[in-house]
Amino acid sequence: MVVGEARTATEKTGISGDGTLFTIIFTVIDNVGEESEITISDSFLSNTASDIEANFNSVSIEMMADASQVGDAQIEEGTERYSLNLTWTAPSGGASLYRILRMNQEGDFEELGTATGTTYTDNSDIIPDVAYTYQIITVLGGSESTPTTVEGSDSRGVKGDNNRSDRIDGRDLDSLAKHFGETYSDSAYEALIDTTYDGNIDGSDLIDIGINWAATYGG
Ligand SMILES: [Ca+2]
Ligand SMILES: [Ca+2]
Repeated sequence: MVVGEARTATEKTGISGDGTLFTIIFTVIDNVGEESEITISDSFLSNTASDIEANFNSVSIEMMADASQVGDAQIEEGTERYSLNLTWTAPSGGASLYRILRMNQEGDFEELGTATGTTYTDNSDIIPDVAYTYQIITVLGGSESTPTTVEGSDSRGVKGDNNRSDRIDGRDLDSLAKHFGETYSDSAYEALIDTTYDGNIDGSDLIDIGINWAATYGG
């Protein structure tokens, strides 16, 4: 861009004659019709010896489109046992990435991780027959969508089998006894023993063992 016959927009001050040369404002309309303004302003240092060159710094344009919710969120058992696989479709406005959150034992959503594609596998301490609630949030630039909620469970195992041996026996009772009374905030809390997924290792988890005593899975 060449500007001829430029005059300072602001009154010259002092003896240097430095000042603002001009300001350019671009209005950018993104793919969903939202407008963003980009303002470029450049000052110059006076130079009595020759023409003045205005050197703009590089300008990056960030679209301010709002992130939209994902579509068709589904959940199914993962390929491996003790895993759940989430899938969804990308919103038409696109996504930089997706945040995946799971409701924890205290009812709060905690981020498990992020995905750049439209699938996520959760294999973090999945307990058979616990209904897990997930949120998928689209992130686009600095914008986040309303969460999309999806719920699912893994049926491959026996509830109360807190050592994943595929059999409910004294060993499960043993591990329960060792951690009895611990709560979610305790550092020694073992998620797999809290088979009721309520943040307390207590009599309710003992009931899971009692109900399924001597039960086996598979083989
Ligand atoms: Ca067991
Ligand atoms: Ca419990």
